[in-house]
Amino acid sequence: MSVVTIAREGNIAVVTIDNPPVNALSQAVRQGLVDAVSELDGDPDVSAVVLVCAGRTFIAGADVSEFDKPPQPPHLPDVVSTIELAAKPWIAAIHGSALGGGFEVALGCRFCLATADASVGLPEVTLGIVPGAGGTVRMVRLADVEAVVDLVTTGKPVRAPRALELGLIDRIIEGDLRAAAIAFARDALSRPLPQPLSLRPAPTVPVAFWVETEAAVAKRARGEVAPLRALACLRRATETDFAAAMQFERATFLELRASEQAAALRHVFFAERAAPRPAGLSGVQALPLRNAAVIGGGTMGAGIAAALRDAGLPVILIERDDAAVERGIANLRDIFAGAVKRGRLSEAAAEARLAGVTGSTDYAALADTDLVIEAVFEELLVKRQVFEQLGRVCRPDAVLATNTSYLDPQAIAEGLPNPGRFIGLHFFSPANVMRLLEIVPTPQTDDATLATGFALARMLGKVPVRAGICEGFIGNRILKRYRAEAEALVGQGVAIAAVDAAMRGYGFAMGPFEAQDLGGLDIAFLQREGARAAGRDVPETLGDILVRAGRKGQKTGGGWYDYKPGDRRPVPSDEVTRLLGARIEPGAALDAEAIADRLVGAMAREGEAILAEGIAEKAADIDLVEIHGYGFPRWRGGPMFSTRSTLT
Ligand code: T1G
Repeated sequence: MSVVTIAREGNIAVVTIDNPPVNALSQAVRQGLVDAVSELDGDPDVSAVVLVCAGRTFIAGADVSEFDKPPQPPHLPDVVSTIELAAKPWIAAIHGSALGGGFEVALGCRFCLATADASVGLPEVTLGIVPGAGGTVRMVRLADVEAVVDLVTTGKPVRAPRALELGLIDRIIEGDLRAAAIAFARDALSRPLPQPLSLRPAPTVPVAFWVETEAAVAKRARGEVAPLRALACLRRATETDFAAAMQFERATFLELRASEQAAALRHVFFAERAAPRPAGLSGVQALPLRNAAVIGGGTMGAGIAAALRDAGLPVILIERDDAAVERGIANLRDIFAGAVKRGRLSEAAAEARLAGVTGSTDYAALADTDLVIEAVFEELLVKRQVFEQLGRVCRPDAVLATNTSYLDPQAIAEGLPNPGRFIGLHFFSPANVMRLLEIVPTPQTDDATLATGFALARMLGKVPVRAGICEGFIGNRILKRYRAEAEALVGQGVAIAAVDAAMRGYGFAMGPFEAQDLGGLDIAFLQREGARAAGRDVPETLGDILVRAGRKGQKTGGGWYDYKPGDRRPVPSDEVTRLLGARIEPGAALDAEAIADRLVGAMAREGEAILAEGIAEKAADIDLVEIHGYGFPRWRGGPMFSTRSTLT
């Protein structure tokens, strides 16, 4: 069955692409389109052509899975030009998403129609590349350059109403898209056709605009190359003729396509798509998720409840007394108010979110709840008491989950009737924002419960990663190793600020010491003290010395750095040098690259141990944990990917 077919509706031909799952522009699709142009140009009965796609979306771009192979003809720029300069006008009829090469094909058509819920965009920079089929060159000839710069250098698609506002599409279609496009085509033939974009002049843009924008894009990119290269393509498109600009864009595309950053971002792209559907659970039916409850309305509990509400689930919030219930509801109100302030929610939507939360102190309210997530204080006894009550009141098939980040889930579930329904669901703060969800089954957890954990992740738009049971699961275990290695560098005489600067240079938003000052040094300290009290031999760390001296981070005006009152900028501290002096033995000076290699190497080695112990199923899972839970720069691909050729 050909992936490109042609039907005729009177004098209008309808070309349909049917290449599941997302009509990517594989070689066969590209060839099919070129063949369609020559066939229809040669058909005297055809006056115009409507391009539609079967399935859930218009063309989602070039076939990313082809990127590791040499490009095959017909090359996409030629396909787009062939459509653009066809003897009969082509009209793109978009539903779902028209992204990357998909929108470039649409830009090659004389007209662009879309359903109201469709989205269009050029997300190539999210794959470490730039548009490679005229996206930068044609788009500046169609819409406001500032808006185009934002779209192309961020890679963020826009919905049809905004695309219409920007002039990127010609009309929004309600109802039957195919029929409306055919009618539109007939009508368009009665008027002069707009000029193909390649024949339109480029806008003149002041040099100052490019200089300013380059600085802003560079700041945001933090070492990522593609956004700046995309900007250079846009500038070239306004400063040279069409052919020269196309050549520049294509050369940039081919160069970046073969780059390490693009390989890393493709790795993450496919890992993210594989994560919600683990192979081991195919065919396992998840349990129904119609409602949920959260035990504990603190920062984590409220964040989890907000995430559940964002997915449309009614939520019961349980707390130990009325005052605590009030505080929990207030935390939720703040979360939704914050979303309104950031323009993510309307006032009405925020109210509706909150209205869907019922606060209670009565566990009996959970008698018919499908899923309960416990998020109370990180103490075994407290958590056990919660599950004792849940074991008494919940349905035997209700999924019972703990949000513990350090305790052994098996110990929490001890004595729970029907332990097959118990699972660890480790969210990251803020739980309604952070995309990572560590799913931690116990040996008793049954497949239906595990599948329900993954189904919940899909429902919440989270990136789920299955983790085995060990201290800190995957993420916090690697964090512990990362911090220990950072401290070892300080012990070797490397300046605290130099370590942080090296990791910011590597692409992190913050270095390990700045991040600890923000979160508080006392969290990890209390864990170590807990382990020491339990009789485990835990050596005194540099961080412990600081906490014992009252330095817990920003909240005490000082941790690894000093902070002026009301100022969050870290200041290197003489007090810290004095406190840690005895533990520092100056060693070889290390430059930023060596520091980053050392720390990322340590993370990857811990990752290797985690894989060897079966705590993680595959290296890509560890990369997803680090990227979506710990701020590892996405364009590096994660610690396992970025060290795949160096780790010995
Ligand atoms: N190529 C190959 N496979 C793709 C693909 C693509 N472009 N997009 C999606 N898939 C696969 C994906 O791996 C998954 O497979 C299945 O489709 C469903 O995807 C020259 C060079 C369109 C919004 O960056 O953003 O064009 O896991 O789970 O949530 O300038 O997919 O089922 O086996 O994501 O409904 C630019 C990427 C390419 C868009 C649908 N395009 N795709 O989301 O489904 S570069 C993109 C998406 C380019 C030109 C350049 C989303 C989606 P599997 P899914 P979804």
